[in-house]
Amino acid sequence: EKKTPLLDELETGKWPSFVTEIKRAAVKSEAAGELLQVLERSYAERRGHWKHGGIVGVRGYGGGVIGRYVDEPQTYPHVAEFHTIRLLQPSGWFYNTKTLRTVCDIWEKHGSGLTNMHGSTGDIILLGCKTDQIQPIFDEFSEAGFDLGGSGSCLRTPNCCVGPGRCEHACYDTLEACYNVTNEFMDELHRPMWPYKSKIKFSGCANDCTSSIARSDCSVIGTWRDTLRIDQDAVKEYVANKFDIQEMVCDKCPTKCLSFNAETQELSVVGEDCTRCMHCINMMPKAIRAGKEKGATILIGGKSTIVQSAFMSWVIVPFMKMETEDDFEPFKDLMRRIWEWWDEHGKSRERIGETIYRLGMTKFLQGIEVEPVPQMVFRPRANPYVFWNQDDLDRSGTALDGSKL
Ligand code: SRM
Ligand code: SF4
Repeated sequence: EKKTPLLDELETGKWPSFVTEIKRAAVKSEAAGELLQVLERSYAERRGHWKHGGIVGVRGYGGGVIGRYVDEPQTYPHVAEFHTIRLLQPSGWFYNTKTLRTVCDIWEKHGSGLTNMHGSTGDIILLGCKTDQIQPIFDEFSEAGFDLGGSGSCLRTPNCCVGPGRCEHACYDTLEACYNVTNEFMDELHRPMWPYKSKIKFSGCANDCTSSIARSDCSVIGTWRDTLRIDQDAVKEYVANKFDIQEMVCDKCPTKCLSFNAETQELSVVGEDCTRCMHCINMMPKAIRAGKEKGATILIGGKSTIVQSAFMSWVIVPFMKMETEDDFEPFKDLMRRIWEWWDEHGKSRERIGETIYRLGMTKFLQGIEVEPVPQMVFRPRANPYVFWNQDDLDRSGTALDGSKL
């Protein structure tokens, strides 16, 4: 067994270590053993030893496998080809042990046995596949009910928060929405056809546990359009437990729409001023709940740093219902219009947010046939150059379908 003094340092903390896990895998897998050697050398030389080169994949698909080769195949023959396979994860990452064993058994038979559960986009990531094993492994996973995830200039694997599977804050069924939308756009997912990648993430509320606002071109964030529900008896319990409602909740409300009457011990809200940020609900979950008319806000343009720097997504549809399968249809139509516009106007390697940034929100909204509404304005309270006509103000608080927010 070869020594790995630098990697060993990464096992000394209190937390789990990927080095320990790769060492365990190395008992069975020569590829895992060589991976440790390549990594140790990279740490010593401060230089990576992996390279791209050549397109690898399965019949009929344009993505889902990322080609990865070591730069000295003669020194490290077992990781000479070390491709990554992305598999679509179940919504919310719910598995039973039988399914997990199936994944591991197929992967140990054909690959290195190393996984990354899960990649930060959401996929099941299988690390270290030889070129001649890609098709057989795909065939076996297909038989077992799995499919490849996204890579390249396509729709990347959509992802969602655990939503109603485990969380009381969910304003719509993120699991169902993610599953439904993923199935609808299989072609867009498997056949790269756009200027660059496109991501969708579903969060059940503004806590945004998928960080969709920063990590996805389209964020679908749960919200409600009526007013917060407050249980005054539960409010009194918080007071009895010495919780400072004024300081911890009212003073920190970004729109100052909450008032606490210390005498009557009642909490009240000015519904139309509430920006539905979740702060008060997070602080007093036993006393404050979202309204009853739930749905999602659709935002566009989040991304990482390449081309125009990092963007957070911004609102294009303040409220969309998301209760039934039929409610998903307007969202899917919207996505089709968005991608069509981007495909026509986007430059190579330009994310949708960057195309909008270059050409302007007005052109984008005209292109996708969405009416401007005040909620769309990027940081309205920070921009001194935004002026409203009375007509715009009169329309504020009105959803696209004409109903009151
Ligand atoms: Fe990523 C490129 C790995 C999630 C933004 N990313 C890459 C490349 C292709 C770069 C490379 O050649 O080394 C990596 C492929 C490694 C391989 O061999 O598999 C790579 N990205 C990953 C993964 C595997 C890291 C992980 O271990 O979790 C993640 C995908 C796993 C999965 O499918 O579940 C991964 N990448 C992300 C995310 C987070 C997310 O999706 O939520 C981002 C930020 C959000 C975004 O999309 O902007 C992200 N990756 C990038 C970028 C910058 C894109 C931009 O517009 O600025 C690149 C650069 C590029 O495409 O050339 C990139
Ligand atoms: Fe719960 Fe909201 Fe987080 Fe989803 S985003 S898990 S609904 S707190």
